[in-house]
Amino acid sequence: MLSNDIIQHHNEKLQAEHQFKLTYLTELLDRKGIDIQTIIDKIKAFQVAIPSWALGTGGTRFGRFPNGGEPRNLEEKIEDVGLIHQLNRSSNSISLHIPWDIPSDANAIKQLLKANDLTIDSVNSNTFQDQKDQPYSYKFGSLSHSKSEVRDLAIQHNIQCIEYGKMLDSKVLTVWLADGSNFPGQSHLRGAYQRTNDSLSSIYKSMPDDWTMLIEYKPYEPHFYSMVIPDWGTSYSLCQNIGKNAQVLVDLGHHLPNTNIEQIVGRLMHFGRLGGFHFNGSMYGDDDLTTGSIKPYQFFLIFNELVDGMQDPSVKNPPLAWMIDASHNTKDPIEDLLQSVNAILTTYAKALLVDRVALVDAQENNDVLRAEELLRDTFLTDARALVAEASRQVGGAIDPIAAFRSAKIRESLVEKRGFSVATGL
Ligand code: LRH
Ligand code: MN
Repeated sequence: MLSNDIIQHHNEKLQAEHQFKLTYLTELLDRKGIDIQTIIDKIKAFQVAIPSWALGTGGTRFGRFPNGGEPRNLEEKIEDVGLIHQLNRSSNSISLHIPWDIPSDANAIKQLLKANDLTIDSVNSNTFQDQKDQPYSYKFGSLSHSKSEVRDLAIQHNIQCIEYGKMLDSKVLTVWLADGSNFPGQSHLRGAYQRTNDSLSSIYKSMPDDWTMLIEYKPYEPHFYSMVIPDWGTSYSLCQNIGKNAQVLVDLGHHLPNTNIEQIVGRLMHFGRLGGFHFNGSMYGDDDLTTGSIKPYQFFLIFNELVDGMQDPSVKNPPLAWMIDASHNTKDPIEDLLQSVNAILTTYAKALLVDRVALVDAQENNDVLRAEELLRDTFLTDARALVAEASRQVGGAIDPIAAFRSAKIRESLVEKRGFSVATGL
């Protein structure tokens, strides 16, 4: 944990500049009839879960270049997320990945979580890698495998993930399947779907009634001809078949180029089956880059759909799971996560500033340019001071990354942990 006076001292140094920006924004929004504190309170309530598997330096098949001080176990991963939350007061939970994060002592882990003001949001199953001494391989699939003994093994793994989740007070199981094929004819495409549907149903039946199953889709990788759950429609159909507590998980990087993701988000909310997000940035595919770093306007349009749905009483969609899923190949993992959370909160803040009455009026009257300009004007509004103020008001840093750097935290982590490499991708 960071001593609080470090954050206090940091905020004192930045206060004058911050107040100047905040005063301007307060005036600007006041003229639009927007009360700035209402927006700030909504930002405070918006918490983003940090992935346990992204606290180390990520890599690709071509290489991985760790820069040291990475968490060596679940306890140190919780400490790092605790640090992130202390700095931005907007990251109060951690997503776990099993078996990378099997708790050695669940009670000790729960105490450590409490000490760091954290909870576990979701447990992610992993049937995309074979574990040592595993009786059957997932090379040709897991929940969709042609052999029932392999499907049963994968079903048992997911049920075991639910048990670990229960130990740590989580209520969400996230299922992403690498299952698919690389060549035409290799897999019976309808059969693979039905076997997956039946396997997920078995897992769902083992889930407590107050749990949620998030089903994540992905169009390709690690298979390059077909994936059993390639798109939102497949995930949505499985959710409908399996049960009311099954929801679609939208990983922003899991879309083919030029996909209108904001329309998918709007559709799933309309159907009441949008479960949550894996936020990241992507240029081409599942690049897992910093959130909002490549297509900030599309990211804004996604939040515009989200806020529109969240403010519409006729939309019956469950509370959403806000999670990051990224891989930091060239940036410091903690700095990258702080940058991602800031981009998510800033974009959410902008979407809250959209004049929805004027927008609907322009849409109803087919005033195309006015409708577009209402969104563009809000997107071009610098809302960062709102996020900084939300953090400051609850004891966080005005500029979490600057505070992380000026406190030389990475240096002290390298000193303490050496050139350790974290589990993860
Ligand atoms: C698959 C994925 C999935 C995780 C993994 C770490 O690409 O997005 O969410 O299990 O990354
Ligand atoms: Mn993901």
